[in-house]
Amino acid sequence: MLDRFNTFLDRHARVLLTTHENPDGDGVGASIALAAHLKSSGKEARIVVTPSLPENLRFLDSEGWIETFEPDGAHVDLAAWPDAWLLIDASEPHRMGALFQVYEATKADRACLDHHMKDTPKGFDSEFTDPTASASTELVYDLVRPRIGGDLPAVMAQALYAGLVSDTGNFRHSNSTPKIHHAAADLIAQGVHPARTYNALYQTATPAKLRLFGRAMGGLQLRDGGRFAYISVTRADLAACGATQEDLDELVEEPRKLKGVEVAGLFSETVDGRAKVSLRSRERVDVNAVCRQFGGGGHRLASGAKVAQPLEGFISQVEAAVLVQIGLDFVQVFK
Ligand SMILES: [Mn+2]
Repeated sequence: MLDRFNTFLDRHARVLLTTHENPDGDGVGASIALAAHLKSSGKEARIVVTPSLPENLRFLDSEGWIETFEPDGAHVDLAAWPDAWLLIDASEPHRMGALFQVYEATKADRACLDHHMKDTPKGFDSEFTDPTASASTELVYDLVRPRIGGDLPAVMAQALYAGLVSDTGNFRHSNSTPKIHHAAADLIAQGVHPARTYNALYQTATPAKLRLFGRAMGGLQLRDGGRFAYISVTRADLAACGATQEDLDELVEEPRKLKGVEVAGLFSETVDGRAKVSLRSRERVDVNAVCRQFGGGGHRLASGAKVAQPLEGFISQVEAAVLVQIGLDFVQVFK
């Protein structure tokens, strides 16, 4: 797959790199590392993100390469610029958010580079996907490392390492393979600082976020003898703490810390008043099967859904579905 991808890159001179909207450390890290590689190969590369580059990822952009999408400003003619448009860390064109309209208008060759479990991607001229990879940065690492004999550029090493950290939950999740650890070791040997990376990515809470966590944890709910634990946050809770939707990031990890919990849940209200759930499974329970019942999805161990209905009724529906799923998956384990 990577040989095909390399041939694809060889055929193009002006490559536009984009990732899913609300970019994460893996999408941004893979974009920056690939941009460094393309630029050093004599190509032009640009990175455009939407709606913005998250504050905690800014340290990765030490070269100032990342552009925030401005449809009516700097990017009015963006469709005409690239001869290749690459979507990184997603394999569904709509996931690029506001950039999708430009994507539809471009005459560039359009491709995706991704590691998510999906059917064959649609809406691309070429697709480069490997669901066995733990991160998009792993794919970029595998592409560039054999082609750069000695030292990696610092910006590239830092971006790759941050991406691996992001998508493995700081090397805690089940995708923390031996291969990922070897790559991380190589990047640390190249001068990447693990503690500084962790601090920059994660130790960034505001007082409002911590107050929100406290308020949410005060309402912790336990079901099925503690196998399902969840919290819920309304727009009024956010307002009372001076917190924003972004402050909900990682909050679902808190009930997951409970001993004996199988499924952790975070219910919240979106800005437009819809109800949202994020579910995390320890190991056995397929939360993707639950979220699909509500029009959502994700992975077996991490999934979510959004519906246009009041939060309270949604909570009881999801709760019932989770308890059924816990029962089903336990039966399978002990059969
Ligand atoms: Mn990823």
